[in-house]
Amino acid sequence: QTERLRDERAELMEAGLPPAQPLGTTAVAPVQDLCCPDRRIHDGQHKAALPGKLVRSEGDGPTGIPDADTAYEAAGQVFSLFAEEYGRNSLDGQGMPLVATVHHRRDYNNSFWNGTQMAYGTGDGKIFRTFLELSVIGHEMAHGVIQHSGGLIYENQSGALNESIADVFGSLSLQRALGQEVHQADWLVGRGILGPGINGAALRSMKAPGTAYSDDLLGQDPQPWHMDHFVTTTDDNGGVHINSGIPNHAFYLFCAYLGGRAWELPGRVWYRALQTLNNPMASFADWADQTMDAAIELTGRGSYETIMLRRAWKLVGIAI
Ligand code: ASN
Ligand code: ZN
Repeated sequence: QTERLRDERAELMEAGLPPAQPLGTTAVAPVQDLCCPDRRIHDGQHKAALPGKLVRSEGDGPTGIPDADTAYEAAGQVFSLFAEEYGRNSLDGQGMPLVATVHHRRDYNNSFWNGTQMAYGTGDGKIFRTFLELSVIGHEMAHGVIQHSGGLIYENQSGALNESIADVFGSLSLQRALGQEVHQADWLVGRGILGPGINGAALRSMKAPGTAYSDDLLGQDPQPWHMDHFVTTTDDNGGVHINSGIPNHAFYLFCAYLGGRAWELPGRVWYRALQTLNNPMASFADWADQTMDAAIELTGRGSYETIMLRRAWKLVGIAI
């Protein structure tokens, strides 16, 4: 044993030491380029198992499976929003692959982030016709960003904030891809995904929460836009998809006051607030404070933007 070690040492001595590294050029593990997503799209083949069959990897050409190709292109748009506008390298900030499954289960009326990947049902063709729409895809991917930014517990107010922030970056993904300014955008999440028998334009409206649909089967869109109409319920993890209307509308109002491109200053404020929050149990008021701190850092105390942000929160019933 010692003989073998002695031989190894002799071999190393003979080979010589590696050349000294000049200062400042110390070799480090290569950092994955911020430019480039690493997309991996799977076909769930209508089964429940995840991730399913890999059908398109980064750099591959189209598959001819429309849902898989939409998932691939949209994941690129969302990656580009976070990378180019906010300097974030993928969902975890470390270049993690963007894993998605289309055709998840049969007639499945939902899409989700499961902690490591996105999954999209096809809908049953009655209530939902698809989930492969950019604001929905951005919403699911934003759940990944939120998880890797300290997280927001998925119940009650912190859960509704989690939902709202997912809607914000979902909508911003779409607005940016379409090149739409605040007053050109429709501020709908999931436009066109409802089935032919459903009376509604979208899943949610940030401009007018509570008006996205009104239907015999689904009922009236339950979202409030003001704290006076905050819904106390044990359904839906304490109404996380309901009360998200309140912070959604505050974001919309902030953007509407400023005009221009919502993914720029307003998006940067929301992104910075998420990165600095450090409170997974945050209430709406905590979050409003955090957005104000972020706006002050980005635009200065007493700026027009901070005044409009305070006004937006006040209009939805949150004083900061
Ligand atoms: N599509 C839903 C969402 O992303 C799934 C869920 O209820 N978590 O919010
Ligand atoms: Zn969600």
